[in-house]
Order: sequence, then C-alpha cells, then structure tokens
Amino acid sequence: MLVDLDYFFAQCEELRNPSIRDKPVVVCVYSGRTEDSGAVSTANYVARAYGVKSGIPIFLAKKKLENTNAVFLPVDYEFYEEISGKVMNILKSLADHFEQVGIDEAYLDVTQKTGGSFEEGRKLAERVRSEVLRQERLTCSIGVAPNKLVAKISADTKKPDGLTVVTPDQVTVFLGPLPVSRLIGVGAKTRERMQVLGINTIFDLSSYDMQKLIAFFGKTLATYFHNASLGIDDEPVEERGEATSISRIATLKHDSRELSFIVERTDQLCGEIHATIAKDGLAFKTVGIIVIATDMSIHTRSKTFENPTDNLEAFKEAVKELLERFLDQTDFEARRVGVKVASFVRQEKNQTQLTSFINENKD
Ligand code: DCP
Ligand code: CA
Ligand code: CA
Repeated sequence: MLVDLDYFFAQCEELRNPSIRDKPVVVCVYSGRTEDSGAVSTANYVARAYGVKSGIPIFLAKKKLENTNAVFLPVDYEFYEEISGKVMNILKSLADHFEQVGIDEAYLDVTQKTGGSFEEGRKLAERVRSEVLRQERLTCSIGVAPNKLVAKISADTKKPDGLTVVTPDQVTVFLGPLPVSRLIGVGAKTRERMQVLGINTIFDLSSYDMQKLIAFFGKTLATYFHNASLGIDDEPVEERGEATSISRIATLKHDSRELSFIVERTDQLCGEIHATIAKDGLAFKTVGIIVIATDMSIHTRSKTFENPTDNLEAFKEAVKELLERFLDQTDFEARRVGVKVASFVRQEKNQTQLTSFINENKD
C-alpha cells in the first residue's frame, strides 16, 4: 500500500493551531524580495476550493482568496519533519517492509501480514488510517494494490481521507480510462508527444503498437510505458538507508542577538543530538546551524571537519563558531535556533577503518 498524508504542510499547521481549521490555509515559500513574492507550497482543501494549489504565486493565491478569512503562513520544514518522523514510525510498525518516499508518503509491503488477501489489506489500511489519526491527529489517503505502481495511482484517486483498493483482476479496468499523465514518468512533454500519436488514456497506451512505440521512444522507455499501462511492476518495497542528517530546533525564550544566550540553548540541542547518535555509534563530519529570524526568514550555515568526530565539545564549539560568524555578518535577530549534524560514518569497534553508509539524499 501507498500511504500519503493529506495536504501535509497545511495539515501540520492546523495541528498546532486548530482554530484555523475551517479557514483557507496557505503555506508559502516567501522568496523575501517583496512582501508577497514567492510560491505556494501547499494549501488545505478549504483553500483548494478557491483554486489555490502548490506552485502558484503567492500574490495569485491572495487574489483568489480575497474577501475570505484565509491564513497565510511561512513553511516550517523542521516542524513538518518532526511530525513526519512520528507518522513514519507508526507506518513502519504496521508493515513487513517499509520505504519512505519524500516527507509525507511511504510504501508498505504487507503481503505477509495480510496473507496476500486484499480483504485483509483493506482492513489493515483502515487500521493504518485510524492509528495515524489517533496518535498524530492527521488524515491520510491510501491505495492498496498488487504493486507500487498501481498503489501510488490508487492512493491519488480519492483524497483527502480516502481509501482505494485495486485487486489484481481490477488493475487494467482501473487504469484504462485514466489519462497517461497519471503514470510516473509521463510528464507534460511526454504527454504531448503521446497526444500527437493519438494516445490519451492509459488504455490507448496499452493497445498501441509496440514497434511504433519503440520507434518513437526507444526500447527502454517504450517497454516501461507498455508494462506500466498494463499495471505491470515488480519493484520491491525497499528500506532506504538511515537518516542523512539529524537536526533539533527550538524557540528561544526571547528574541536575541546575544551569542552567550543563544549558545546556552544550542548547547542543549547539541547534547540531545549527541545522545541520539552516540547510541547508534555514529560519528559525523558536518555540523550546521539554522537560525529563524524575527521576520521568519530562515538562515543556515554549516562547516565540514576533515575527519569524522563524535565529540560533544567539538560539536558545541563548531556550532558556537558558526553562530558567532552569522551574528557578525548579519543584523538578524534570532527567534528560533537549530543545530544539525550530517555526513555520518559508522564507527566500528576497535577498528580504525570507518564504513560510510550514507545514502543519496532523497529530497
Ligand atoms: N510541496 C511543495 N511544493 C510542491 C509540492 C509539494 O512544497 N510543488 C510540499 C508541500 C506538501 C508536501 O510537499 O504538503 C507533500 O506534497 P503532496 O504532493 O503530497 O501534496 P499535499 O500533501 O500538500 O496534498 P495532497 O492532499 O494532495 O497529498
Ligand atoms: Ca500528500
Ligand atoms: Ca506526497
């Protein structure tokens, strides 16, 4: 099954401030050039009814929501990541195999847990939804299907708070009428090229002459398109590697530009992170700071050591240096501060050789 959280960033904002729930909520990435320059990250479904969606300019969203009690908020990735992590732990606990893709969705292989029964699959999906709602107060949409390709498309069918089950014998009937753009790998350009060939629906694609398809797209792509159109996919649900970075962020007791006051807080955060990674036997090469200023602008600085370390004092010292330089170079006053470590290596016991296990950063 594919589990995707509904209007994720905006739903997180509703979570911390339930009074905005019935209003249009628009989460924005402000570019900072002028007051309203930037793009919409996402919006709740109240705002979507007015035509507001991911990617449109903020000024346009404001225009569409004129004369409403809409709420516009800046993105707060750290907060969303924290919530995402909690949800992912729930999902992981309910699956045989688990694969997170992006901040708000994951594939769960539940073949063994359900004994391959789609009736059991539906029940398990209901359980996933009720656990995520009960423990984290969030709604999600789920697709249950014989493979990842069809699960993803079925999860997108009914939103928000939807559940769509597609059994093996329903796959081609389910996919057939949908536009080809619903297939992963068919973007705007490919869709246009297919349209020229008279291919609009997934059924059109599945019944299109294979030789002609190869002549047009090459063998690899044509084979992928053909299989995908028939709902054929045997990609396994694969656990991704461990986290590529760990961060902690906190709000200061009061806004400040005073190094010693800020460092008092970051020292605590360093301690928390250090406890986590020491437990896992990890050392790190990169240390970073995040400063969210009183105007909500977000600033980051980082530094990479020549050799990995797991030393708490060295960590705190690096953070202090970065903060000092930041305060020196800018006039921003800090409201929230965060620290981050990345570029992990695992420390083998009694061995000088360090094994790198870093996976490519997914986002
Ligand atoms: N996102 C973004 N810019 C985009 C698309 C997405 O910043 N162009 C962010 C905000 C979303 C999050 O990623 O909340 C997850 O993306 P989804 O595509 O899953 O969209 P939503 O969760 O917001 O909505 P839906 O209910 O349609 O899943
Ligand atoms: Ca989502
Ligand atoms: Ca998503």
